[in-house]
Amino acid sequence: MNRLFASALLALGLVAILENANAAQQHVAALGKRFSTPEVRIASKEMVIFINQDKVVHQVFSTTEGLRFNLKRLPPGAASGVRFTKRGVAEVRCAIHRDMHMKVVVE
Ligand SMILES: [Cu+2]
Repeated sequence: MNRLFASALLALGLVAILENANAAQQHVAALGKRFSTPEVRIASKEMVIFINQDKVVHQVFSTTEGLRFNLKRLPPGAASGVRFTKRGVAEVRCAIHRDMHMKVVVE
């Protein structure tokens, strides 16, 4: 099994586990060095799952006060989630690709 396929399987497994744990979540893909949506709206305590569907590494983060997070390096096929517990608008970016940006609106 090659590494890319293995990490894709791992990502799918992670998403399945997270989905069982909490149905209240949104998925955002990174594809073509863009986020799949400019904005997602969630309720407080819900999760946003970032899925790297690209062939390059992404590093998704936010420095917005109270809504900070850093998912470190997400290899191709990997997924990682953030649970937002405070209301506000998180400006989300990629540390590697300056043009990648979106908002998470926590209501
Ligand atoms: Cu990126």
